[in-house]
Order: sequence, then C-alpha cells, then structure tokens
Amino acid sequence: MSYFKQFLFFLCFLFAGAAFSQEKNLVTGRTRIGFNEHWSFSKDEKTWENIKLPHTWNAKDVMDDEPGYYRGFGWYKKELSTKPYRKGKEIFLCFEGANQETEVYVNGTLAAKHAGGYTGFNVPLHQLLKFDGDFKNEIVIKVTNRFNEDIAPLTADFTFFGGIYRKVDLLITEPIHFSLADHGAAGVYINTPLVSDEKGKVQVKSLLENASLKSKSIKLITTVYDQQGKAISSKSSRADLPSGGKITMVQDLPEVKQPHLWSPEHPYLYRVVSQILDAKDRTELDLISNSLGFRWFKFDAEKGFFLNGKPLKLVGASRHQDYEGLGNAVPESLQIRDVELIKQMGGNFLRVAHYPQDPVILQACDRLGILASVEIPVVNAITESPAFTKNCKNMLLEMIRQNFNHPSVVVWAYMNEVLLRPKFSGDKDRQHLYFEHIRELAQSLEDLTRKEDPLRYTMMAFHGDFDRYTKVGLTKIPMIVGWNLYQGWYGGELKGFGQFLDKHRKELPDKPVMVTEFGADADPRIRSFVPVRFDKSVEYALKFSQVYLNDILSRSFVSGAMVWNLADFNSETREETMPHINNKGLLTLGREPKDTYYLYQAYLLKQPFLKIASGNWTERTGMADSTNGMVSTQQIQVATNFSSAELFLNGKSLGIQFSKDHLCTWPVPFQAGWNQVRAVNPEQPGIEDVEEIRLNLLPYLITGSSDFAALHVLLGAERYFIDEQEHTLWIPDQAYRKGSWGYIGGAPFKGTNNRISYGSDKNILGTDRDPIYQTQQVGLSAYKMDVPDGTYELTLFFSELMGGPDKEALAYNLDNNHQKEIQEQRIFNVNVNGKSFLNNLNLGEDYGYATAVQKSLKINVVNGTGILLDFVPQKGKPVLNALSLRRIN
Ligand code: GCB
Repeated sequence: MSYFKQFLFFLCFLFAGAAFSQEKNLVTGRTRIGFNEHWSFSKDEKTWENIKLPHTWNAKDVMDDEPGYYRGFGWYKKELSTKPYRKGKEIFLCFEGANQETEVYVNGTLAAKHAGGYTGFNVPLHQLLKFDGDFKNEIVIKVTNRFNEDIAPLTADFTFFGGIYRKVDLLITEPIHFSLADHGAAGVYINTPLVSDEKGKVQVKSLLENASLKSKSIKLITTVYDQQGKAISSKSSRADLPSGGKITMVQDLPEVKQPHLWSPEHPYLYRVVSQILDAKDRTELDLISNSLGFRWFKFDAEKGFFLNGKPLKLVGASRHQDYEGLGNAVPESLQIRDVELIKQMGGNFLRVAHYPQDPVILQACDRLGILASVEIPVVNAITESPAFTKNCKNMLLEMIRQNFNHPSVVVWAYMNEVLLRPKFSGDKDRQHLYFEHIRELAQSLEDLTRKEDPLRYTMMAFHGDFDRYTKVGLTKIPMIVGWNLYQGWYGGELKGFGQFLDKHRKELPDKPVMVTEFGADADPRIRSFVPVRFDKSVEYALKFSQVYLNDILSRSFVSGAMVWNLADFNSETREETMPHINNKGLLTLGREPKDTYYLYQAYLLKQPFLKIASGNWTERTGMADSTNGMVSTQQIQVATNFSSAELFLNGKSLGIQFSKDHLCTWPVPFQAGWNQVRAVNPEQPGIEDVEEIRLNLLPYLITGSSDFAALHVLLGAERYFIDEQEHTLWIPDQAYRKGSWGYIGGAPFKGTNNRISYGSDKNILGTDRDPIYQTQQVGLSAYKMDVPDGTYELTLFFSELMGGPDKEALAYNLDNNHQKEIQEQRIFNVNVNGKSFLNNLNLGEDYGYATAVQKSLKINVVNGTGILLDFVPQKGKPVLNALSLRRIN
C-alpha cells in the first residue's frame, strides 16, 4: 500500500472511530459543531423560508427608493436531536453576533436573552433539552433590530441590518469545563505583564466551572508552544472544583527566554493550550487554545507610537462589516480578505469601527501583523437611562473579555462623536445636564476598561469641534484622544487639517493623539478634470488624501491615522450620487480598488510600486483637440513610490515625469479606439503597469462629420459619469459653439446647500443612475447641436431638484448651512426644430420631486439645420438635466 493510501485508510479509520465513539458517548472534552444549515426563517411566524446562517433580512431593502428598512422581528427555528449526546453533557449555542435583541427558546421555554448586536454570547441549552431517543428538540430564536433607546447605537451613519448575521456553533462539553458564562468569552485570559528582547512573562487567568453533582480534583495545565510545535513553557496546577461551583485560577508561567517578538513585519504567534484533566485518571475534560504574541508598546504625546521600543507610525483604515449584496451576513473568507487588503495596501492598523466585528477579523490581524483598536457602538448620542448605561457596560465587558487574547489589539474605545448633534439644543440647562451624563458615562466606561485591562490604552473618537469636547471635559478622560477630521470635505479647507493637529499638540500637550477618521467620498463612477469639494469625484479624493497623508506623516506626535473607510459601506439614510452608500471607501462595496487605494499603496508600501491610477477609467469620451485633430488629450496619473515614472502611449514615450506626492501626471493624446498606456519605472524597467483605454473620439466640429454616432451630456456639471449599466460615458456640457453643441443661456443648478458647488445631492427616485439627474442647467433658452443630416434618437433627462419634502440634513454634514428650499413653480415647453415636443411640462407636479423623467423623440435632420431645442418658459425657469443623442442613420 502506498503511503498515500495508508494515510487515507488511517483517515477513514479516524473518522469512523470518531463517529462511533460519539454515538457511544465515549468522547470526552469539548466538541464544537457548526450549527448554521437548515434553519427556517419567518418575519410573521406564518410563512417560513429555508435559510442558512449567517443571515440578514435587510440585504435588499436598504437599497430601494423607499426611505427606511425593516426594523422589526424575525424568527428562526431548527430542530436539534440529542441522540448523539449523553445526558449529563453540557450543550450550548454559541452566537458570534445577532442584531440586536435576541431571545432563545428551547422546546417553547425561554433559555436566554441577549441585548446588543455586535458581540457574541453563549446560551446553555441542556437544562431544557430532552434526551430521549428520537425526540426532536425545537430551537426557536427571536431576533429584532427595532429601535431600542436603551441599546447603543441609537443613530449612526451605518445600517443596522437585522438577523443572526454571524455564525452559530453548537458546543458540547463535559460538566467540568472552562467557563462559558463570562460575557461570551472563552474563560481563559492571557496577559504578558512584562516583555523585552530577553524575556516574556506570561500570566494566564482561567475560569473553571463544575456543573456536575460531584466535586472533583482537577489539574489545569497551561502550555505555550512555539511555531514548530515545541512546548517552551508550561505550568500545571491542581485544584478542587466543588460541585456546582466556579473557580478562578491564575498561573504565572516560567519566563520565555528571548521570545520572538510580534510586529507587523514578523507577526510571530505562539499558541497557548489550556487543558483541564481529571487529577485522578488524567482524562481530558476540556481543552482550548489561544494565540499569544509577545510585544510591548507605548503611545507618547510628543513622539507618537512605539512598538517593541521602536517608533512606528500607525497608518491604516477603519472598517465596516457589510458587503455588496450581502448586508452584514458576510462569509468569513471575504472578511479575512479585508484585513489582507489593508496589509496589501501597506497599512499596519485597523480601527474596528464602530463596533466589535466577526472573530475572524482580529484573528487575521494577529496573523498578519495588523495592530487594532476595537470599540463599542456608542455613537452620536446616549440615553440617560440606567438601562442604557448597564447595556454599555455589558457590551464593554463582552468586547474586552471576548477579544482579550489578541496580541493585535492595543486600544479599547467606547464613544464616537458623542457630541455631534447634542440633544436639547433649545434648552441650555437641560443640555448641560445631558453633557454631565455623557461625561459620567464616559468616566465609568473608562474606569471599567482600565480595571479590566490595565495593559492596554483607552480612546474616544471626537468630531472636529475641539472646544466643545474640551469644555464638556471629555478630552481629559481617555488615554488617547482620537479626532475624526474632515476639513476640506464637510467644511473648511484642506489646510485646516494640519492646523487642527497642531492645535491639539499645543493645547493638549500631554495627550497622545490618533486621527481616528479622515476621508472624502469617491464614487468610482464620477471623474473630473476640475475636481472640487463634494463633487464625489475620484480626483478630488486623491487630492484630499495627498494633503492628509502628508500632514499625518510629517508630524511625529501623531501616533496614527486611519482612513475612513477601507471600503464603501451601507448607510441607508444617505443620498448623494450613490444613494444608501457612503463612498469614502478606498475600495468599493464589492472591494474593487479605487485610485485612492493605489495612492495609499504608493505612500505606504516599502516594495517597489507603480500603478496607472486612472486605469480604472477604461471607457472614455473626448472631443478632438482641434478642428482636424485626430486625438483628444486627457490626463493620466500614475501612483508610485519611485521618484519618477515614464509613460508610453501605443509604444511611444510621453516622457518621464517626477512624482509629486506619489502621483505622476501626463497629458495623453488619445486616439480614437483602443490605446495602450504603459507606465514604467525608468530605473527598474521591469516594474511596469499596462492598461488598455478605449476612446470614443468626438469630432471638434460635428457638422459634416460622418463619424458622429452618439453624445451623452450632463448639463450644469463639471464631472464625467461612467454609466456601468449601459456602458456609456456621460461628459460635462459646454456652452454652444458653432459647428459643435451646447447650451444657450442659463446657469448650472446650485442648491441651497453651500457645500456643493453644483448640482444636488438628493436621491433621485426611479433610477440607479442618479448623477445623470443630479445636475442641471437652469433657465436655458435653447440647446443646439450642429449635427449632420440624418435620423437621430434624442432623449432628454429631467428631474425637479427644488422643493418636495424638507429633509433633515445628515448629522455628519458639519457646516450644514442647509436652508429651507423655496419652491417656485416651473412650467415650460420644449420645441424641437420649431415643432412642439413637450407642452406645459411641470416636473414636480406631474412626476414628483427629485424623480427621474425621461422623454425621447426621433428626429429627421435635413438641409443642414442641425437640432435646435427651444425652451419656452410658461412660469419660472425651464431646466434640462441631461441629454443623449444617438444617430440612427
Ligand atoms: C464620522 C462618523 C462616521 C461617518 C463619517 C462620514 O465622523 O464617525 O460614522 O460615517 O463621519 O462619512 O461622515
């Protein structure tokens, strides 16, 4: 028999043995089985569907045009046969997370309740299970994500997807086991009270339980293994476990000499195996294993962060847990990939924000050498109730104890922007009291954290209102102050960011600082050659990132900075170009890199890096540079960590450009059709990047041009829109030029919100192609297109951007100078080449406000007249949002 066959034979034997012994109840110790398949789910307890976990009921409804999403109850049920298990075993359901209130019923009796959507919990089932033969025990789980003023988060810029959205395990143990009743934690807590290059001290606290009717003498053996599987330190302790009792044992293990230190470059992990043995016959009663990393660290107010005695600038990202099409019910592999993407970006830090996430996240951080902070979801506001406080404290304990053993975690945090839009703004005295309650809650969470874990740091994240947080007294409380800063996005100017950091240094000289958030939205479908704040273009986000990264990297007192956000995420109430999505990710919701991700790589990676940043934009449209020109010149940017790069267009060099803040820029004369763009590093020509870019060349003069095929124009816009659904590129409009096309008269729509230089950020109903409708030329008298004779299909796109229900602005829009919109009536006609096309068009009244309206018409152009659209006002000013023209023959 070959070795392989022998091995297979052995495996079969092993499995058969396991199955056999399980049946015969010979297995001792613990067994953990996935319990995720074959669930029935219902929202009304009447109609049931088969599902598997993880599951959310909100994956789809958060994307529709109807405001809000289902925030109510959901029921899950499943049968459990106890046939394989001996009576006397302890059986638990271990939840990794269900949002947000959960009740577990066994055979109709309530077994446990849990409040809070982001931490795990263990539910003992055995007392309620029937162990006779074929009896099918029924497990019913009731979950709700309804608003509950006693459970954080109350409001936030993310979606509170409901359901059992993380995995559930069935855990079977002996009556004697590591405690499963300690805030969903494992019952074993590893500390490294002293670490140096020479030695590492390991102290392990274990909680043991004896649920049997007899007291028992046990042995607790804790062993540290290195990566070769060699036991390098071990401690064995005896104890008597009284019947029905719990004990805590603390073991100081023999010092580990010259430990391999854990760091981003060498995330060396040891394994700590904890075993409970029957002291008499040495039967194994329980065993669990945890990772261990030796590292020491310090946050310094003047010099920043130090890991293992060396300065280390922490740079990375925050992360939300949802994913395109899946809501928050995301397979573990995709979650782990997120941490890998931070590593591949050159990042070394993850702010697990705004709540604890799937256990695989911190496991991946440990393994990949990504440092982390974790926080409970007290976001924006608190409720001044004892129940809210109790739930916060409970979440905090769950977070700390469940994640205690991860070497990656260096910071615990517990409040985010809690003074963003403080309650009681109309009543100063009441507000004062509210502030006092916030301060008290913050102090009690701070005290609890320090007591629980004296070896890590504490942090709160504040928005950029320095004086408010100082005045309320919050900046004094945590060990690290985190600032969420958006100068040059929601308000102010880009240069305000560095100034703010310097203010912190000056006014809080003893407080270590992290930039817990910074970021600008980039809708990957929006591009611009004249980027401005809030246009949502990738180009503005690049500019923003350069300024912020420069300011962060040049200030040694800044311990770290985490971009908001690693990936786009769902925030149901948001509107803007991609409604329901916050576009501040460096990756899209489906984790495609945006140009900003490449820029971060250029800033952070140590290995050679070069990437055509604008390469994502492969389908372009451009007008020929001159009358008889055959090329259209457009900019291409290359992100690199070299000092220069050379660009080739269709094999011809366009020269070397020096990089400025990690970007090199060329004007590139694209030809019609396919263009090959190749960037190389002049010093290491092997390092290169190639993109194929297709240009739809529009003639400078369309009159008499046989090439003219189609035109898609956004009025009142300075941005391009890549329409991924229809593979068309929408280009900014121009004023009419003879022989070409363009608007005559009017001005770009500018709403009442000063943050936006043109267009509207309203969700346009009835379309996913919102940017087509969000900009507009107001008060135009005509639109002219000097197209050659032929047959055309013309489509006009309208949406009434003014008026409709007055909505509250998002809390994050800090300089929110939003004024109530004055709605004026607008009625107009559109004539095409002298013939009436649209009569008495009243967009708001006829179709609804902020609603997509499309009108099309076939036109025969003869005698060189081209196309002339006349906009004739009846009342108010006529408008046009976008226009598309296609030649038929
Ligand atoms: C913040 C919040 C975060 C938001 C972010 C934004 O300050 O902490 O939850 O998502 O701003 O994008 O506005």
